[in-house]
Amino acid sequence: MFINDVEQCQWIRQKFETPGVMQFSSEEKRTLLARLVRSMRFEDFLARKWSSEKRFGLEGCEVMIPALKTIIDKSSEMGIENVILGMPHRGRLNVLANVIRKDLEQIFCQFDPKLEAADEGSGDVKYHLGMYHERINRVTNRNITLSLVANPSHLEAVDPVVQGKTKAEQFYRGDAQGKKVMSILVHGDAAFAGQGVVYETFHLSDLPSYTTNGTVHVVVNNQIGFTTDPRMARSSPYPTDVARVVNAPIFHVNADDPEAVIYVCSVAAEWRNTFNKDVVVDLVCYRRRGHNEMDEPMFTQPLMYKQIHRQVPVLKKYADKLIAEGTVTLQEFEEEIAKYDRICEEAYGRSKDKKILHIKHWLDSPWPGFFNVDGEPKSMTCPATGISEDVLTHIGSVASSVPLEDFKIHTGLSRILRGRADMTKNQMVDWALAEYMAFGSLLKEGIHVRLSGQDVERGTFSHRHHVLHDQEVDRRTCVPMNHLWPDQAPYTVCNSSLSEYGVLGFELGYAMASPNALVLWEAQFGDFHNTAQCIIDQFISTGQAKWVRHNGIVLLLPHGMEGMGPEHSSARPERFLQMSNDDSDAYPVFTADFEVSQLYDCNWIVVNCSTPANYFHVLRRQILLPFRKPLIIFTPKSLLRHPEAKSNFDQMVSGTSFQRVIPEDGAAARAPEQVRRLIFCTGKVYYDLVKERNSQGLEQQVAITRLEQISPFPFDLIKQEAEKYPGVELAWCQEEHKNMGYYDYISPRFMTILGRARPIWYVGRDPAAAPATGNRNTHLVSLKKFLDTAFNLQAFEGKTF
Ligand SMILES: Cc1ncc(C[n+]2csc(CCOP(=O)(O)OP(=O)(O)O)c2C)c(N)n1
Ligand SMILES: [Mg+2]
Repeated sequence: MFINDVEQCQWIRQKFETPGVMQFSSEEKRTLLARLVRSMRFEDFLARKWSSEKRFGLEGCEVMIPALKTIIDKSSEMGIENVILGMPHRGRLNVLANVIRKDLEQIFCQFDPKLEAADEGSGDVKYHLGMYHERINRVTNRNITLSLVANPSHLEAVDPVVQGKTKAEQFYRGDAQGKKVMSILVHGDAAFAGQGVVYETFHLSDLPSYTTNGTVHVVVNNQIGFTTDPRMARSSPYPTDVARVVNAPIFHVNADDPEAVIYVCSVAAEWRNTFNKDVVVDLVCYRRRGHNEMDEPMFTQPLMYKQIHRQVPVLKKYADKLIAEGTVTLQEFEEEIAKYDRICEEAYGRSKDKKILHIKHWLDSPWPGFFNVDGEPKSMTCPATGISEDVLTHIGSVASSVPLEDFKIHTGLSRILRGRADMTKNQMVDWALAEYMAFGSLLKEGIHVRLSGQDVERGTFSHRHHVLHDQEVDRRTCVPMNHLWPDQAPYTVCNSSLSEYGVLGFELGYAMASPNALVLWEAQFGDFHNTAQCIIDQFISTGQAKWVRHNGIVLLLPHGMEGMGPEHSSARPERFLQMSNDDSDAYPVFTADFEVSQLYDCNWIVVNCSTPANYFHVLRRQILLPFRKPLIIFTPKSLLRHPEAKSNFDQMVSGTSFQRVIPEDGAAARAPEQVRRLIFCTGKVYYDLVKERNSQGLEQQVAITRLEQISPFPFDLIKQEAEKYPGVELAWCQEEHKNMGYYDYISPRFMTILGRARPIWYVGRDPAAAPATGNRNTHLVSLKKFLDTAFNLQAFEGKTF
């Protein structure tokens, strides 16, 4: 990296070029030796006890343990109280044991295949689990909280998650400069060079609402360090290429020289705490065994591994050095080894008495006070989400004003604000105002709200305008949402970098830190979420099942077929629904708490609201629920300005709540016996259907009912709706193509409700490869075609199902 700051260059020069800077007391050397003993003997112990188990040992880079401990000691000395770590497989168990200091017996339990899992969910392998531990740092005698964030196999995916959690912890502690909370990210050399999310994460470090004020990165670089023949070096492009893209200095150090390693690590920690910037420590080492312990590296790298096998382990080399110079005696060294081996043996003995495995002991972010002592929700009720008319009016008035004096906004914006004032006066809301009301009311209740994504401040569709810009003073801005009440919680709205994977991971991590915040990520258009698919698959959909941890992140995904082309149309509802875990075939028992227990059991909630009021309620419900689930919302584009897509205060005041289903309430509902067809739909197509029904004058014959919460499927309400119109033909109408959208999800669930006695006919676009056409005319023709079918009461006559 090119550093263009003279002060920083001088600082580095002084740290590395001053003669004799690397001086260690014998106490420090003995500590280093003891740490190397633990690092090496831990791996040896696992290898002896479980010779055929994968553990992704650290052999060849044992120095990583003293390296991480040095960074933590040094940071603790400079005032850091909370360190959040993210790391891949290599040496992870060793870090848990010797850096975080998780009870050894709990680690050893993970190797016992007979233990029964005590927690719900499917669990995860031992080298993915997270951890949280508060303890005294022995070197500084200060309290320190260490957590290791659970992660999937997908290398580097955890990086932005760690950063988001770190940012949130800093935010809640008012630690704007990162003086109390910091993160450390450990990387493999190949993953560091190859995975784009590494770069996305580094890039976030320079953005005000995303910076963690510097992170210390440690690379376990076991590819380029050692080779007998340059043609056989599986060297990745690292470090040269990555050095160009990461905006941080990289300190390379030989992992076989432990004193140099800990010196470099302490300099790195100091750099971070001095300049609040990222820094990379490159531990150049080798890997003594194969990728895992079952792997034979000689198959593919025979010469290199012959050479590696001749290498004297770093512990032996360092012990010999200290014995030769008289810092320790051979006997002391051997006693140190015997002492640690005994600790391992004793823990092993205790681990054999355990019968049950608790994944709950492996939580990286406990939420004190949120659950009861058994880790269960404090209640199982779905709270009412309506609020008083006064609060609605107050938020509406702030949303249509400029709270700062002498602040000149754009005339186009003045028009928008006047529109909001008129709506408030008339007790109406559109989408943007409903969102304002949801956020504002939660802020009033002490809930921090954070909205992040590309262009979210203004809104991709120029409808939100949460940040006002003075037209005459450069960079002068105002966020009216932060001027609602003097004692409100803070609102953060931030335009992200042009990243989905990194930013969604970041927000997920942010949401992890506390249950008392509404954290939302908005995609520019819903389909862009697929570049963050790894975060969705590996963390959001499955996180609770794997790591027993809840997360209430909200994804806002603009969705709708509007003739805008194959991209920008579909947020791919079918993919989220396919990953929803509610059983399509099990006829549910409709207990009194069916609605809330269904939410508790699901892996995430998927909604498509057709009214601003329902959007308002679902956002509030998200926080008022006594547990946390990810919430996926397909949000509108054209409906943002649709004259019919408005709600009245009546639908938002106290006593009202989120409607999972909005039943037909017009002429058809008043005389169900005259109805010939009941159409179920979700989202924007409802407005197309109503318009077409009006134009055909079929209000008495066709009922239209909206499914607002798609998953978990409201079996109870759908059953009620179907029973209200006995014997009527049922249809599902969607604007998405048949192999997309909702049909494959709703269809078996309808069959369950209907006892497979009646069909639910499909009305919508034909199957297709692309989610939408690029031709506007084709779009309109296909729309007309399926709307014709929806209201052709003979369309399904004589058809079998
Ligand atoms: C995104 C992703 N792609 C592929 C893999 C499969 N994989 C597991 S470990 C590994 C090699 C990692 O090399 P490196 O980052 O240098 O770490 P090391 O094992 O050498 O410590 C690969 C390719 C993975 N886990 N994640
Ligand atoms: Mg490697």
